[in-house]
Amino acid sequence: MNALVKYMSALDVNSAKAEVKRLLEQNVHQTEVFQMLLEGLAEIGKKYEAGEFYIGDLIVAGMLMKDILSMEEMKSMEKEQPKIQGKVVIGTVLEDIHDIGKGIIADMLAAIGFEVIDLGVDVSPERFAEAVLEHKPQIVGISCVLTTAINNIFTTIKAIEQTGLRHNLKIIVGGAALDNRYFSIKEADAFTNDAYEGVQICEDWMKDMNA
Ligand code: B12
Repeated sequence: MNALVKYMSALDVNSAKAEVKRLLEQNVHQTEVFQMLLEGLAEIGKKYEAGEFYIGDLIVAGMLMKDILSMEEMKSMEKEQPKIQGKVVIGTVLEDIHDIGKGIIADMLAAIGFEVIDLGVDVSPERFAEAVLEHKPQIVGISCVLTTAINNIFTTIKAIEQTGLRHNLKIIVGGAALDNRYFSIKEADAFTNDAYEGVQICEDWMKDMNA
């Protein structure tokens, strides 16, 4: 197992941060480091499932991931990109409080020039609908990590439809709960559990809308 994955899965905060610094200094690309961090989280998830780790460990894992993503060394690698005009309303669905992945895509969209309105976690369908009416975004992003919260994606999309503005915007759904091997969300315009792909889709939509 690679050193960073090992430190992450052992929740060894100091060694994990030192290893991230070392890898970036050696010009390992940020996306590769990011993949290792995700692998580390997957290992933590396995330990949790096996009863080796408890909820407290998941909390530490979440804090560790956020801590690393906010390191100057991780941020300074964001490249200057042409600004895109567009507004995105994003949030994690009702009954789900996971926000690391949502935070990543929100930061990535902001970095390429989107105005991002982040509604936070455990966001009710009504709150999404209110935000659509208030901000009139071109894109709505819905994050869902818990499989038990998947139904709330559909109620959220229904609530957005009831604003009468559905035809004016695109809906992208993301998060670990979504796996296109098992199902699709026809009510959304796109879904992915990969933030990079998500950003690409949003960029393409904006190009089409501005064409
Ligand atoms: C950290 C963590 C927590 C932290 C969350 C901290 C936080 N601030 O987010 C805390 C401790 C709060 C937590 C709580 C719980 N958790 Co938890 N948690 C995790 C853990 C370890 C990592 C999740 C994570 O952040 N992954 C990394 C991010 C980057 O991945 P991601 O969210 O998928 O995001 C990526 C993409 O999906 C995409 N993306 C995400 N959102 C969006 C949105 C859009 C629009 C787009 C385009 C893309 C996109 O971009 C990201 C980068 O590519 C996972 C294990 C795992 N390996 O996933 C369990 C896990 C998700 N949790 C789990 C469970 C069961 C729980 C609890 C129910 C435990 C409990 N008994 O209380 C509670 C749920 C509370 C609730 N109501 O939500 C299960 C879920 C099982 C399932 N089938 O749904 C997992 C899989 C662990 C396990 N193996 O059992 N958890």
